[in-house]
Amino acid sequence: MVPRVYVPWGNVGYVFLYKGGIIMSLRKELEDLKLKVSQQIEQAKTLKELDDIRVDTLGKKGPITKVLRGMKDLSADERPIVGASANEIRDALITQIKEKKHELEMQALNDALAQESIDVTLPSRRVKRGVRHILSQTQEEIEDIFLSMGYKIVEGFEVESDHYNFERMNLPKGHPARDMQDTFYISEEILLRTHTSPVQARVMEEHDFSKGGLRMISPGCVFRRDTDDATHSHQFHQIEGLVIDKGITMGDLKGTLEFVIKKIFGDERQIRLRPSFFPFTEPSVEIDVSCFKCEGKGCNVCKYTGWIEILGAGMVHPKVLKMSQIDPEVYAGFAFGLGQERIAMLRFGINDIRGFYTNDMRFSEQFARL
Ligand code: 2U9
Repeated sequence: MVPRVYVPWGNVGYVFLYKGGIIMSLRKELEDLKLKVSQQIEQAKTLKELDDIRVDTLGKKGPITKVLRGMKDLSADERPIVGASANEIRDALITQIKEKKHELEMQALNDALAQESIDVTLPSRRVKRGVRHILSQTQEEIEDIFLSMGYKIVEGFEVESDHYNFERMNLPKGHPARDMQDTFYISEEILLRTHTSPVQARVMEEHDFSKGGLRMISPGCVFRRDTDDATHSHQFHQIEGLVIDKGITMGDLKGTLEFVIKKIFGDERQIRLRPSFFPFTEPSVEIDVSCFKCEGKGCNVCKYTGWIEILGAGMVHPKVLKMSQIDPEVYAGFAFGLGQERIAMLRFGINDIRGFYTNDMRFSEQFARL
């Protein structure tokens, strides 16, 4: 009988071969299959492609399985030869698929790692450091000077009463500073403070003088109705100070403020006092510093006078003391006030006050501390 062998791969169809030739032919077919599948495995680009090859070749409907199933049609001495050959090829393909799978997995891993990897030799992105606003820097610097002399710092309310802002500062009704044109009124009695003096008036009346004198500064924002231009702003920042104790004199005022001015503008500076007038101090003075740009020779900063006006001061008016229940026969005090913007403008050559408030980073960045 001529054995009929179904060769299920390729388009071979039914192959009629004589005994002996069948084995040779089957082996050849299997070898060809191995070669073809082996090439496909080698060329597989993805794990999915590889798995499709595995299923197509070794799966239930694959050619190898079919050969192994078809062995029942072979004779007993042909079967082990064909079986061994088919098994050998199947094992070789399984091994190759395993190796390829490992290779593709490693490749996928390496690709993912390459995408995620960080080149530590790259220069870092520049971190932009924030800069303290120059007014904050100015305020803190001046605060530190007064803290070193044992002063306390008190911040009060920006919305104040007419009473503490004006009345208690010896600015009675009818005073021009109380005019609607000069002050932001919220109601007849409530306003935006025009100076930080009401903070001092409030502290002064609460202070327990049996425990010693009072030394304080009050920094903060104040408001005045004004048309903004290069030198005027409807809001600006002051630092006012107050010292009250037994035996305080103009000598204390001068010595203290000379020390502070030298700390701000340099030890080589000189000061001079000119008579002035403020309703809340008597006598009152204006204090100038010798020009730090031209050393007194005359320049555009000092307007060719050699001197720059820096602050106002005076001995606290007896009426102001009395209004806070302090006996002017026992106690005396001096007070002073300075504008923070003015100090910063002079020190850094800023010629437009609006630069402080318009949030232009190019303005602020100039004052980065090194
Ligand atoms: C109390 C008593 C007296 C505060 C003072 C000045 C002089 C002064 C100006 C400086 C520039 C305001 O910012 S500015 O425009 N201030 O000249 N201020 S004496 O006197 C006080 C304060 C509180 C109880």
